[in-house]
Amino acid sequence: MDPQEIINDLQHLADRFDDSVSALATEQQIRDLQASFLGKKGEITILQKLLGKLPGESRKEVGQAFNQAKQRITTAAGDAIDGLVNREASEYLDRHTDLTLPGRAPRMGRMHPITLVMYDIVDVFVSMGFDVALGPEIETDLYNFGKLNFPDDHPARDMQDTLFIKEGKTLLRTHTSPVQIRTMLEKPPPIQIVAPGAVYRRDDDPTHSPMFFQVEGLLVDEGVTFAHLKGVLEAFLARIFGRDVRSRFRPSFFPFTEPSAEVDIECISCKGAGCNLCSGTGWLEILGSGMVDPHVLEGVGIDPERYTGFAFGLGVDRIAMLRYEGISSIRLLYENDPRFLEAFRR
Ligand code: 2NL
Repeated sequence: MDPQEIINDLQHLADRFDDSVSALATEQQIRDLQASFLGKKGEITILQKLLGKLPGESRKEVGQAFNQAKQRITTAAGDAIDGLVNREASEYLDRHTDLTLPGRAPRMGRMHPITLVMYDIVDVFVSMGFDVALGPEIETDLYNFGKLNFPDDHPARDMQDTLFIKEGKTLLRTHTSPVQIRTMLEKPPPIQIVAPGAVYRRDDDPTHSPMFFQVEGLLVDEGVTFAHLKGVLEAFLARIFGRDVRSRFRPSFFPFTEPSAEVDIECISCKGAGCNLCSGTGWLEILGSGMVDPHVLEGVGIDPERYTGFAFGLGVDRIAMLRYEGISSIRLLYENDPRFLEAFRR
């Protein structure tokens, strides 16, 4: 048999497969047609048995023609099956898609209420010229306690209250004060910063979360007095709670400030008459503050004879609870139930 004749036959066979397959309507029919060409008794298979009888020099060329024809038929069968599946899918969609239905709105994320309130607080101080300072949540005992004038036997240093990583060495910061220690070690006064962020205590009950958020502030310069502290904090309270909020400064104690004061506002619920929210006192405790203890300044290399400073700290969740009256429990703020968080759009 003439090799060129076999090559022509193969081309015609593949053409015929193309013509026939386009008329078929099911996958089975396509597979059957494919078998009638390539199967055990298929036309190509039978023709291939003649290959052995060909003269050696033409076998290679004819062999290649066989492979090409088989490849063409296999590809055409596969494409035909894909085409069927696609056609079925789009017919199904045509039957079942209602293009007149309104679209589905994407669910939008939003900021957590604690984050919203923290940003509001920070914004007030930024508008008064404070810079935002951030620092690590894993701290050294030295920056979290030592440099803040905590005595070695202070109860806050206890394993009961603080989450230690290496006992007496590294820990999860219990306040953001170490950020201010780092700032004072880094650069000379004037310093005017707020340090917002997560802090940790060994507490976990209905009214305490082991992680919560604080904003602390620090201002160090020549000639800073308690009057400056009072002015800044009263301006802050007016911005957050309204211009006519009444406040009072109560003597207090912190290891790192002297003198120290806690600041209360008149109860926003009962306006001072006494109610559940203020435990009958008429006042709500909002923040702690004081003049930076000279020992703290000395410990970070600032001359307390030349410079003075004030500092303050507040818990963000307390203010969030007051801002959004009706938050019944602090835990809700940390459980991240989307049904709760949905309520705080802005
Ligand atoms: C509170 C009270 C306070 C400070 C934090 C501070 C930081 C440095 C030096 C001196 Cl580096 N003081 N911070 C001062 C007074 C009070 O926080 O009740 N926080 C929730």
